[in-house]
Amino acid sequence: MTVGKALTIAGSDCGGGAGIQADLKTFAALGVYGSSVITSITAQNTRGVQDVGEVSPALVGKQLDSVLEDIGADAVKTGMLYDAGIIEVVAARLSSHRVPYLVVDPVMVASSGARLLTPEGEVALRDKLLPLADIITPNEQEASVLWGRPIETDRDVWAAAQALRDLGPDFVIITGIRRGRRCVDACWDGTEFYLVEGPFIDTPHTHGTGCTFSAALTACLARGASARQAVTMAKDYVLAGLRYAYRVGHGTGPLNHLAPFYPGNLDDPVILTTRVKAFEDWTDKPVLGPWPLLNVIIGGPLCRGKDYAELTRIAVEGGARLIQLREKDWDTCRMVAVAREMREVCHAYGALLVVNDRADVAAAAGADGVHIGQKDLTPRMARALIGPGKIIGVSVDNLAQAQEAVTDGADYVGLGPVYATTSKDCEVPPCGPAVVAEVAAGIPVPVIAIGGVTPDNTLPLLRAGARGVAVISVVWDAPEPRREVERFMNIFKSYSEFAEGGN
Ligand code: TZP
Ligand code: MG
Repeated sequence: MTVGKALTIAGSDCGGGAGIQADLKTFAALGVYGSSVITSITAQNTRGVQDVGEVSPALVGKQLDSVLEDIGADAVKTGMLYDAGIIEVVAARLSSHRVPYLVVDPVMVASSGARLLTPEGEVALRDKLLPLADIITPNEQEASVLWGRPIETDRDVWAAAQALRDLGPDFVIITGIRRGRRCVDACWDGTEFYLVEGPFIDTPHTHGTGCTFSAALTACLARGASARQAVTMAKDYVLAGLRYAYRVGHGTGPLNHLAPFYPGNLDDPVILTTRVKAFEDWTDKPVLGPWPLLNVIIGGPLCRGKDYAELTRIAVEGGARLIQLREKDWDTCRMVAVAREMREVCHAYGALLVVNDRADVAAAAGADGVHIGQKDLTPRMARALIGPGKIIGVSVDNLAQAQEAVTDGADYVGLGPVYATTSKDCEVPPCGPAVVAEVAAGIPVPVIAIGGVTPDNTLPLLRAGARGVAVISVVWDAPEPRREVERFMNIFKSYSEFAEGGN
């Protein structure tokens, strides 16, 4: 699999809350690979900056070559650059290596008042680096230094943004502007001014907020987000970090870079969104198929008392490629133990196992995913719990539900009941092949038809666009379940031959 790559060119904060350290934590949390070029070394903690030492411009240049000649970067950010010599080397190397995105966070003064950029550095930043930048992320104070005038009113914010854009960057974001109980970022992309709003989080632990915002923005760009999407996501990430900040040191502590991954906070929409988005473009998932697919569900009265690993073997030997464990009131420990055994059998035959309803059991048993209904955890919550590398199936009975499931991250939908069934008390009447056709045409993920399906009534479902069928009773009520599974395989074979011949 591939991963987005982000590079930070910044100063080291030995206290771990800002600079290189904050940037690398942010990159990791947002699902991109992070590399770093260190421009300076601060002796720093939550109380302030005790000393600053420079890294030679030549060594900064060599670090840049090392990273960009081998690993590369989909997006680069600069933070503390300290002086003109370093800025000149950085600007020259970035011009010759041509990175897709450059975010410049014009770090000048620490919140404690310590200067992090020399006066000559300020000139070099303006003349050499800003012309190369795609996005700059000054706070109000930095924006006013670069603009050369104090920012006092909303009009000043817009005027400063326009003036800064004239220095070279495509997109100017003046960050962290306090407006009563809100905290806004002012964005100017050359055609539209807009504010990205969020609550003001009342915490003393704000060390590293600026670095973290620009690093989050860079991470999102490295993953392919648009600048506009990246601003919102970066703001959510910083918000989560501030909301769940912890006490470190005796002064202004850092925000919490791993807040989205602390379990127990999924009812916070910001945590949920950030965590789910961090996984969004993950490609390394088990692959469903080949199509058409037989999904055999194991559980319920027809299976009870039998060895589920043995039933799994019968189904997968016959050709089923997706098995679902569906037991509504077993003890959790029993479900986990049985799911593990079923997983072993499935994987030995190249089949996949999903667990009905229980994301916790799926994760604990190393199953390939979870199958959830309309009354279970939402797909987004399930994704946040089981992670990116798993399959999520969602039961739906109409197109609107199917579309919502896809928006929320479903990898397939189970649509039904398609025919009359006694295996489940369904709240809606059977929908038939016509609705299968409507749903299959309306969503980009596979539709698996369920409810009263038999080998004899499968063909109309496949012709309507179902990529597979899910069954319980027709297999487990049969005198020879294996033969029943094989009958489905024969139907699939004749359908595939027919479909190929028809093309
Ligand atoms: N969801 C919709 S119908 C159904 C479920 C779980 C039951 C399908 O069982 P059968 O025996 O194949 O009709
Ligand atoms: Mg359910």
